[in-house]
Amino acid sequence: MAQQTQPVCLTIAGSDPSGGAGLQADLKVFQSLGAYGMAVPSIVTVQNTAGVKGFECVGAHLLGEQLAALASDVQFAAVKTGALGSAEAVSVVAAFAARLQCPLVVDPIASSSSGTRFLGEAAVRTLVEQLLPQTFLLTPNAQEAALLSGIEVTDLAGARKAAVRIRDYGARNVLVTGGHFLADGASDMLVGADGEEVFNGRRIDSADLHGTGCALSAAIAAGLAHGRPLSEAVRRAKDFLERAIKQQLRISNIDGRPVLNLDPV
Ligand code: PXL
Repeated sequence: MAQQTQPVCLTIAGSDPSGGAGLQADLKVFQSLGAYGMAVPSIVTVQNTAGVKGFECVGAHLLGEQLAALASDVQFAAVKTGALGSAEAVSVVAAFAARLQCPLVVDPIASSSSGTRFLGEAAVRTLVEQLLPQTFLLTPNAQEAALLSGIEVTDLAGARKAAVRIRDYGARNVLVTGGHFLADGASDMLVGADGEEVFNGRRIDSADLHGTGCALSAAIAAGLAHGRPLSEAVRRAKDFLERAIKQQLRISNIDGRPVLNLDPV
């Protein structure tokens, strides 16, 4: 029997049965980037490539039991969170995170790209109060950064201001991802313990893709799990995503959205 040599990455995220986002995308990214993936569902969506039809939250008790079973078993090299769904779930994840000895990447997913709201007001408050202080890297998009900071984010200057405010709430590093929200294209703004950095990416025409945020934060988590410094982990994750977007796949028979190609490079 071979000894496992890959670092273990855990995702706590929503299930997207169509495999384009959520924990299914995270697992593909971990695998492609040489990490051993584990996944605990926090919400279960009803979804195909055309969009989210609905979702239910996994109960906080069941969520906690799944996390405890894994924590008693393996040493995580990195953990990431995605759509958590409820204030109770955020609390359970925060208690779990308090005992972690590895980087925690939090993707504060507020809604699906097709518009379904995953985090209510109470859950956002709990995330700020309980989870941000445990967070090594927060990866909000512009809308989420605005929601968490109360600062409008339409350009890099706004992203910087919002990131500084969110760092005041306790997150060690904040990467505001540009995507199609910022006028500056696919530039991402990192404000962190080691200073600020702007990551310029080429804007690729991919307006209706989903799962890009999930895959980016999973790729960063995998890089951190391999011991890479944050800046390098972000740069490599952006390169991985650029390829995944460029080589997007059409798999739908009903005019659904294309999906990311998350194969190994
Ligand atoms: O892309 C955001 C996202 C995250 N997590 C799950 C999702 C989606 C978007 O649909 O379904 C489970």
